[in-house]
Amino acid sequence: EINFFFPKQQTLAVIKPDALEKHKEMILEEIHGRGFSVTRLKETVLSREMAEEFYKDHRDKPFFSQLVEFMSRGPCMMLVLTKENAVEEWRAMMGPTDPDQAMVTSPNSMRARFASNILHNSVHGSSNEQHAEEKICLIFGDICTDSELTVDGETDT
Ligand code: RTP
Repeated sequence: EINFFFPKQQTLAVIKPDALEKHKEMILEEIHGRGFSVTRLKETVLSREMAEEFYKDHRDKPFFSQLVEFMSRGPCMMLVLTKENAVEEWRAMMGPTDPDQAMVTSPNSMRARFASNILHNSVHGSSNEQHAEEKICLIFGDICTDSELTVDGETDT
């Protein structure tokens, strides 16, 4: 099936430290099952500084220090997912931030099934294309060039 409406898009998905050990295989299976191409993948422990940079938009939130602590406490799996409408589709698969809400509105979502609470919520996904590009650069610095990031036709920034 050819999709004429959405150009290929990249998003950054992260399997957070709380989910990596128990749910990695299941999450990867579902990502592939939904037709995403995993174009980059690495497992890494974020330094405190990298976690702060990654979530810098939240630095004034009351949960920021807990969030940084959590994200740097063990290995994360970082994935670049490529597909038409990847940003929105991966966000939909993740479900709402709070698993209590996810269990009501989207019981099949990752967070409904794998998250323990609003902080330890199993997965991350970029919220828009600009964030995706920025975070892919931060995590996979070596592909941080215009030509590579626009390889799927996203040149309209
Ligand atoms: P993410 O950025 O990780 O994909 O998650 P999100 O958009 O659904 O949620 P966001 O509001 O951007 O929050 C980022 C992450 O901070 C933690 N959080 N803790 N304790 C709390 O009230 C709280 N709220 C958010 C979660 O790990 C959330 O994913």
